[in-house]
Order: sequence, then C-alpha cells, then structure tokens
Amino acid sequence: MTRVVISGTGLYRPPHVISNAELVEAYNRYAELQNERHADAIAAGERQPMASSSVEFIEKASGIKQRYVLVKDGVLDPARMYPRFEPRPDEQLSLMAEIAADAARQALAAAGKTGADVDMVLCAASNMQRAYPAMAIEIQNAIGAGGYGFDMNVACSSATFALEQAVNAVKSGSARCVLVVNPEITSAHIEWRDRDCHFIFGDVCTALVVEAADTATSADRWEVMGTKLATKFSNAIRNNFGFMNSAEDADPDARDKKFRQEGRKVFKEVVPMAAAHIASHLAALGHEPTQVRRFWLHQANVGMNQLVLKKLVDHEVGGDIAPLILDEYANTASAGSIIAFHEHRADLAAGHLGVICSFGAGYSIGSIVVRKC
Ligand code: CO8
Repeated sequence: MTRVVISGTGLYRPPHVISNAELVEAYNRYAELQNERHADAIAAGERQPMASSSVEFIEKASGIKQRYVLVKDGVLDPARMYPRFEPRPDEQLSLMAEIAADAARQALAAAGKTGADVDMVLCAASNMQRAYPAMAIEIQNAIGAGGYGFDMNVACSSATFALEQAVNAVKSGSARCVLVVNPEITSAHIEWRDRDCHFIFGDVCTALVVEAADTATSADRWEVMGTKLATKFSNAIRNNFGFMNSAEDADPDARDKKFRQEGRKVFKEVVPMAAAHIASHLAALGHEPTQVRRFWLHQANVGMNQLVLKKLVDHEVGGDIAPLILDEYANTASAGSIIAFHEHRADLAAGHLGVICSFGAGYSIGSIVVRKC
C-alpha cells in the first residue's frame, strides 16, 4: 500500500485586523440608529429594541479577540455593516483564486514542489465565490498545475474531508501530488448586524500538499496514518443562500440567506460527537488519546475544545497539547484546524502522533491522524 504524507502547508493571512472593540463599537452604533429609526414601534411594544454587543461577552463566550478580513471597508460602517468588494471582470483572477494561489505557492515551496508537479487540485471551503467554472480549475490554471480539479463544500469540515479525498487519490494512483486549498471568505456570508454571530468569523486561506512518501523531498513530512469522516443531518447551523433564491422570489437580504446557528445547541451536541469520533478513530488505529502529542482541533470556541479534550484525556490540557489560534484568527470555518497545524508543529519530533480534527455544520466531523516522519 502506498504510504501518503502531507509534505507542505501554506497560509494566506489577510491584511486587515478588526479588534473586538472596533467591531462592538460599530455594531452598537448600528443598533442605536435602528432603535432611533423604530422608536415609535418600540414605544408601542410592536418591536423589541436591539440589544448592544459587548467585548466581555465575546471573549468570555468564545475566546475570540480579533479577526482578519480581506477588506475592512463597509464592515464597520453603521450605514452598511457589510464588506465592500470590487467586482472583477471575468478576465481577471478571481479573489478566491488569488488568495488560494498565494497559500498554494507557500505550501508548494515548503514541499519543494512547483505547480507543474501537481496533478489534482481540491478547492474545499464553506462557500464558493460562484457556481462555475469550479474555483479549483481556476486555481489549477493560476499555479500551472496539470491533471484535474474540483470544488467541495462540507462547511467547517471541508478541509479534512478534502484531505481524505487527496489521500485516497494518491493511494489509488489516480493522482501523484494533490493540492488542497481552503479559501474562506467568511466576511461575505456572516450577518454583521446580528449580535449573536457578528463576532464569530474571520477570513483566511490555507493550503496543503499531499503526495506519496516516496516522492516527498521536504524535511517536514507527516505520514497520514488514517482518516475518518462522519456526517449527521442538523439544521442547527444553516445558510439558505442558493441558486433557487431568485426563482423563489426570495429577498436576498433575508436573515436566512446568511450564516445562522443555535450556538448553544451546537456546542452541546457537537462536543460529545467530536470526542467520541476522535476516540474511536484512534482506537481503530491502536492508539489511546493520551498517546497523542498534539491535537489541532477545529477553532470555533475555546470552551468547546477544552471539553472535547477533557472527554478524551480526562484532564485539562494546555496550548502545548491543543494549540489555540482562534483568539487571533476567530473561526475561519474549514481553515481553523489547518492554521493550527501550520503554525504549531515545528517543535514536534519524528514519531510524534497528532490529530487534525474539524467539526461543524452538517453536522460534519473529520479526523486525520498523522505521524511526524
Ligand atoms: N454581546 C452580548 N451579549 C450577547 C451577544 C453579544 N455579542 N451575543 C449573544 N448575547 C447574549 C444572548 O442574547 C443571550 O442572552 P439571554 O441569556 O438574555 O438570552 C446570552 O448572551 C447568552 O447567549 P448564548 O447562549 O448564545 O451564548 P453562548 O454562551 O452559547 O455563546 C457562542 C455563544 C459563542 C456562539 C457559543 O454558543 C458557541 O461558540 N457555540 C459553538 C458554535 C459552533 O461551534 N459553531 C460551529 C459553526 S462554524 C461552522 O460549522 C461553519 C459554518 C460555515 C461557515 C460560515 C462562515 C460564515
């Protein structure tokens, strides 16, 4: 059986930061303006006033301190509360492909490869910029790759689900060198005017190179020991935006056309699922959770990760076992666990075992067990 490794990773970090203080100030001004506008309806008891957001709540409830965004323009404007992206002509590289190509070049350089070595491109993210042609094919063209490419969306688990497809393609011989990219432009599909979720997400793009162990030349190689994916239908995280909207005469600005969730329900339901998933995956490979040197977990909520780990190893663990990146990046959907892997693996030694695990909308859970070569 072909042994498969992750031989390089890359990270595109957007140029703009929005702190919690800036975010809350803009949101609270927006809420004030709305309350003034609807003062009569509020006074008549026909409408609830909008409550204010707070930095303390955000940091305590989630652990998020700031987020990166591709453009800041518009997001903090109480009259808009939405990013302002310049539309690009068809002839120009699209924004999603641009950030993916940037992360891809970094991952390829780390793996000692060029675009010409790649024969499969998977663009896996929680939303695609357009319906077609596939983003992956534009990215394939931008980096000069051969073979073929396609898009995948499993929301927050897009990266781990794509990793399994990449590993299987190399094992089966249908590809030799696979590029997985996760361009997450979450700022364009969250509702910045909803205090329950306005703080949750950030933009970013991650990239991974997956290839056979015997073609890998990078000194930093991680053998994929196993992959395990699971899904279970839930409406607790949902976005109804889609190509049927116009035909349904739907209001494109309606609340259900952007990210929404029942956060507490998600927290309660997903924690036990994720812990059981990781435990059973490790057991099937003959390992105990306590043998894992590092867990690169999905980055949605600091408390969620602590609880998943407590269930696995029966005690509190620190950043050395389960590094946190969501304080700096916020929730970056599918890219979160990959950012953690990208930034927090250099100190591990040959033989060390690690687990990359995502969990989120669907519900979906994906775990990848790796060993440092
Ligand atoms: N400021 C002040 N108060 C607030 C705020 C705020 N910003 N927001 C809510 N509150 C209030 C609530 O109204 C509530 O008030 P009351 O008690 O009077 O009703 C109180 O605070 C408590 O609210 P919650 O119960 O909602 O608070 P929680 O402690 O549960 O924290 C979290 C909310 C942080 C959202 C938490 O529940 C959480 O993180 N849950 C896990 C969510 C999760 O993991 N989701 C995964 C989603 S990501 C994913 O799958 C990818 C989807 C695709 C990507 C989309 C990209 C856009």
